[in-house]
Amino acid sequence: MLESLESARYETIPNDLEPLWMPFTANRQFKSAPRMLVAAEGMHYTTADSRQILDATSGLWCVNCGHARKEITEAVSAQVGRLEYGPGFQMGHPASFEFAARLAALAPGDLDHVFLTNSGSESADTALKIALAYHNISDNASRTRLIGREKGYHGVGFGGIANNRKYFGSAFPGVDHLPHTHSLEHNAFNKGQPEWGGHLADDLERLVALHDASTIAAVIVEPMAGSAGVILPPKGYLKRLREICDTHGILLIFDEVITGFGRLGDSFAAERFGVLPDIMTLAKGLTNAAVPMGAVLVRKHIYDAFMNGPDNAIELFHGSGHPVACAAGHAALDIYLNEGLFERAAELESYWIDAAFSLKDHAHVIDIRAMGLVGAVELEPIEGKPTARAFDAFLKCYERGVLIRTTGDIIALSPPLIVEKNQIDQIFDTIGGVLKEAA
Ligand code: PXG
Repeated sequence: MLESLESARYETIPNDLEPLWMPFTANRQFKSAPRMLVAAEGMHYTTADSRQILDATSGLWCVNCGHARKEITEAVSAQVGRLEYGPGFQMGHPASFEFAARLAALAPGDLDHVFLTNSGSESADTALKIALAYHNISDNASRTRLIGREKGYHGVGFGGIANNRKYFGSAFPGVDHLPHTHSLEHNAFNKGQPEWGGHLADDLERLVALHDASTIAAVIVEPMAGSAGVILPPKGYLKRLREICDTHGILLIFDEVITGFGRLGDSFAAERFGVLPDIMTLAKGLTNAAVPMGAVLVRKHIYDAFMNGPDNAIELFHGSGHPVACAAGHAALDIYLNEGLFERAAELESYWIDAAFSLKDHAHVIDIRAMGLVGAVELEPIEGKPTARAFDAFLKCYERGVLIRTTGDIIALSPPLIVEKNQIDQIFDTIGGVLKEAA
């Protein structure tokens, strides 16, 4: 009896969908034809009507080890039984220290101190707060301006996105933005990093001239813009940003919430592109999304700057590091390293890129971008109905057993790093079939 009640709660479509205000979803559209996921394993989701759906999105850029990994399940349940929570105020627990040490060892350069949070959004906000506080305690209190980049996404907090700016824009004074680097005119169907666009980093010099370096605290960018539709950094772009930040004493923050943990065929984008930020944000793949957690890695000089006051002063009134999330993080890291998943993404890269480019000649495909195990197929919007073409493809792929993600009229793909070649074929064959039919 209890068991059937349990399964009814978790495995069937509820009678009343109304009370839940769904996140990131067109509520009325969804509730009229719900797509309900009830289980997952490996590369697949199971739907409420018992269909298997191949996951070409790693959930939402996060389940990089594949679903329901036994090692993570066991580590999480053991930790819930051992220590389900410990206060972060003036207390610690071993798993967080060891996890920080492992992350610091994995991260490039002297990104060797780790601040734990509960999400990617919180990591972005924390990184920006740390940047502001760092300048404040370094006798540079006039450095309060934050520079982002158009089309950037740093979560639901004050990192913001276009929709956040539209509704809550006046809550973020003193920010400015670099131009985005997406150009169909110059870079369409370019394989790998775009040749054109490195010079767009020079716009930071313009912002420095406009606002003066003494007012600018930090620049935050995603090394590869994810939710904007997989916009790869043009050659030389990130290196140039680094140089300009160095010249003017501006901190460079890489938001690696999506690129972290193997997505680009290396541990982090900073490694793949050979550019070291001052601060790096992580989340998603950090725990394989089994338990939400984020992290902010900072270089040694930043941490050291905070350790100068009285010994009994709390340096940063902020943060987390939930024991159960740390257990998930340890287990995910074990899987990444034991199974060589970052290397696997690198090995599969050329197969992945070729498979993506097999869609090049389909009607309405106006660009393809791919690297590591991430890719995008950009579709020509239907006149007067932006997003409709891609959303239709999303629904049809779902009907045919493949979960893709669409953003605007861009299909964004980021399968778990355990994906097999025949599954890569299935992903692109399914999308190709749907595009052909819709043409
Ligand atoms: N930074 C980046 C680069 C992200 O992509 C966040 C921060 C915020 O992370 P949390 O854990 O607070 O969600 C993100 C989140 C999409 C999509 O459709 C992407 C995200 C979230 C929801 C939807 O691409 N990324």
